[in-house]
Order: sequence, then structure tokens, then C-alpha cells
Amino acid sequence: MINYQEQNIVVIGLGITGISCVDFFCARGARPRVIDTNFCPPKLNELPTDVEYWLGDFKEEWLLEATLIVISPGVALSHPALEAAAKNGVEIIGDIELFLREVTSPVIAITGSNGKSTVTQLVSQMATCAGWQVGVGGNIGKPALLLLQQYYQLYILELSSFQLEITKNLKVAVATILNISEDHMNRYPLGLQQYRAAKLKIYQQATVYVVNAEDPLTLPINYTNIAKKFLISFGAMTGAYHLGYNNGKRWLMKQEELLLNCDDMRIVGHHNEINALAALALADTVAIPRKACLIALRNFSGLAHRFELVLESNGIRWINDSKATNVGSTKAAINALKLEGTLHLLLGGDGKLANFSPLRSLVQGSHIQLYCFGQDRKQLADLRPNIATITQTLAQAMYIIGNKVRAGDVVLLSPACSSLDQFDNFKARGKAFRKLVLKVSSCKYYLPV
Ligand code: UMA
Ligand code: ADP
Repeated sequence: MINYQEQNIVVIGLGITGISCVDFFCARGARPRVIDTNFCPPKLNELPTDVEYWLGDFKEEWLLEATLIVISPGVALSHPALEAAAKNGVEIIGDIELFLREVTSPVIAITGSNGKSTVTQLVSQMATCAGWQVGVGGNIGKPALLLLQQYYQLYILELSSFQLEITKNLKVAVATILNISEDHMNRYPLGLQQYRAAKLKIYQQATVYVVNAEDPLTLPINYTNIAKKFLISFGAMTGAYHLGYNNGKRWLMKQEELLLNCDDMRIVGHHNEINALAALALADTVAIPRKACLIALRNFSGLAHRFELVLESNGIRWINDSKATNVGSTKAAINALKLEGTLHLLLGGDGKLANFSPLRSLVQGSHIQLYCFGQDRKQLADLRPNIATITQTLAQAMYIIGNKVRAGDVVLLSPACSSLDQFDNFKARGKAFRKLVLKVSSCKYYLPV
């Protein structure tokens, strides 16, 4: 256990990460100071009374006096106050660094633009099915430091690019980048390569790399120098773990070995078949018994707010994909749909400076109606100028849909944007959608096609 008592520590951000860092230091006899630029941070009432705090801005004199600054992932490292502290030689890290300095059991580290939580949960269920004690945390919603409160034989960490930026020690058993497509451009002014560079940090000290054979951006820079046994690949057509056909059925395969008929899984969509391959590749590297992996794959029905069927009634399907917070995830949702009637697609929120044009070709045609709401509704409506319905809120769009929808149609919330302009988070947006589905779908009788 590292001794932090002699350090002058500042924790920045008082959300779930910040409070987990404060508790971590207090449990080790150190007293950090806390800064939050918001006047009423979410975890202020959980702060121990003997911890000094400052609200409203970065208190620069504290930063310059510090020997260690621990920032939350939502705090941009590029803030001038932090750049000045870094220039002054102050160490700036995040909670994942604190965590990885302490753990002794193997760690699986998972990043990517989409599918992180799904793959993290799948591998966790595989290990649990095998009777393993497994700790799961990180960007999935449980701060990693909370996992130190008990012993686990395996840790599975979902890591965001923000967390990777502020982690130095990444000694993990296996690391994967599932895929890379544009996201968080408001935090990466230099574009996709800057975002990718943050993601690539995950491989820095990993023993085994699991890469997407069909997404070259997921390959480590020096991949030609990596011994084959340490570089494992997955992908639809290529890769050690891939999809194949047997008797007209699609299967998950490892090399020539048939592992599982895709029809035996409850999760749907091509993207989830790829997620299943990635999960199997990760599970094999830490030797989770295959039988347990296949049971987990058969039983897993997907996470809430990810392409989740909320209601199927009167021939209409209402799907909550609130976690689709970027263009890549919305593309996956549209491609996963089996459609008989019209698709009523709800797009909206804060696009984080994304380029929405890759969606354009997917949302054309008389069988698709677009409804655009929230902060970036006008840019989204430009995908079908003069045709898209523009509303201020999700609720307004839902009432309009309620009057138009017919048997055979699908109503899909897959917004391609973050929710933070109008909701606390993607879960709150998904819950609002669920409530609206119940209201809107019960207030009229639907006409058959
Ligand atoms: N804050 C400041 N100054 C700033 C920015 C933020 O003081 O410049 C303060 C806020 O006022 C707030 C606190 O920091 O009080 C919030 O910190 P945070 O935004 O890092 O959020 P946490 O509650 O600690 O949650 C974070 C992750 N949030 C982000 O990366 C934005 C959670 O991922 C993660 O689950 C959690 O740590 C546990 O690891 C959420 C997320 O949206 C789900 N992640 C992004 C994504 O998945 O796309 C990356
Ligand atoms: P993340 O943790 O990376 O945000 P999730 O598993 O929570 O990933 O899924 C987020 C969104 O991305 C959901 O809309 C989901 O349907 C979609 N998604 C999941 N896996 C993939 C994938 N491999 N490629 C593209 N989209 C995906």
C-alpha cells in the first residue's frame, strides 16, 4: 500500500469519482483538499466534515501548492490552471491510476467507442458463471476504487478515453479497444487521432492485446513487432474469433471451431455478435472455462437503455437506445432493425461537436421519419432538410409520433448525442422515454396497416 500521508493532495470534481478518491485517501490517513467548479456538486453532502473544499472555480494557489492532483474524468486536462500546475511539476492523475497502483489480481481493461459496457458485463457474467469472484467497475458506473473494499480474483475495468488520459501505470493482463469512431470531439479539438491516442494508452503495459481485425484504428502502433501469441483478434469475417456459417446458420467461431449458434443468444444485432466474439477472446486470455462463457452468452439479455425493447403492443415496437450517445452507436441500431412498416427515429441532445453526416444515407426514404429534439436538433434535422420534424423536447416529439404510428412500425430512441443538455444522464433520458411510451401508446387505438 502506497503512503500518501506526506503528500499535499488536491482532488478535483466531487461526483462519484471524486468522493471515492476522498474516501480512498482518508482511509489511508491522508486528508486531500477538494475543488469543484460547480457551486453544488453532487456529492458535497457526503464529504467528511474535516476535508477542506473550494467551490466555483479552480483555486489556483491550492493547485500550485499541491504535490499530487487527482482529477475526475469529466475535468479536462487541458484546462489552463491544470496545465500551469503540470508545468510546475505537479503530478496529475485519475482514480484508475490510484486503483492500478494497489491491485494484485489480474485486470482486464476494456475501451472503445461503443460496446464497452456490454462487453464488460458479458465477461463479468462469464466469470461469475464459472464461480469466480470478480470485481467490475470504471466508466460502467462504479468507481474503480470502491472495488478495493474486498478481495477479487479478477478485475474487469471499463475505461473511457478521459480515464486513460490520466492513467500512467497500465499493467493489465489483457487490454482491448473494441472499435474507434468519432466521439467526444468537444474534448479533442485535434480530432479523431487525438481521441485515438488517448484510447491507445490502454495497450502501453498490457501483456495481451485483443484487437478488432476489421478496425485498423484499434491496432497498437507497433503491432507488427508484437509476438502473435500476445496479439489476439476478433472480427466478423477475419480474426481468430469470427462469424461463420454452418448448415445455413451463423455461428460464433474460434479459428475452425464452432462455439455458439448466434440464434442461441438473446442479444440482437450484428454489433452484439461482434461484442460476443470480443468477450470470448478476453475470457480465453484469462482462462475462464468455455462452458461458463457459453452459458453466459446464452443467458445475457443485454443492458438497460441499449437497444432495449420497452414495449411491443398493437404490432408496434418501442425501443429505448438512450445509451447511443454517438453516431457509431446510432448506425449500429439502425442496421440492427428488422422493419416492416415505418421507422420513427428520435435523434437529439448534445452532439459533442460530432459530424452527423455518416448517418445521412441511413435515414433517407419514405419508410423513415426523423424527429429531432434538444440542443443540436437543427444540425440533426439537416440530415433530411424540410422533412424532419423539429421539436424542443423528447416529450413533444413523442406526442407527435403517438398520433402517427401504425401497426408494423418501430419507434426508436437512438439519439446519437449525449443527454446532458436536457437530462441528468442517459439513464434519466431512457427512463423518460419509457414513461412516455406508456403514456403515448395507451392513449389511442392503432389502425392496422
Ligand atoms: N467538474 C468540475 N470541473 C470541470 C468538470 C467537472 O469541477 O471542469 C465536476 C462537476 O461539477 C461534478 C464532478 O466534476 O461535480 C463530476 O465529475 P465527472 O464528470 O468526472 O463525473 P463522475 O460522477 O465522477 O463520473 C465519472 C464518469 N463521468 C465522465 O466521464 C463524464 C462516469 O462516466 C463514470 O461512470 C464514473 O466516473 C465512474 O468511473 C459517465 C460518462 O458519461 C457514464 N462517461 C463518458 C461516456 O461513457 O461517454 C466518458
Ligand atoms: P459503451 O459503454 O461503449 O457506451 P454500451 O455497451 O453501453 O457501450 O452501448 C452503447 C451504445 O452502443 C448502445 O446504443 C449499443 O446498442 C451500441 N453498441 C454496443 N456495441 C456496439 C458495437 N460493437 N458497435 C457499435 N455500437 C454498439
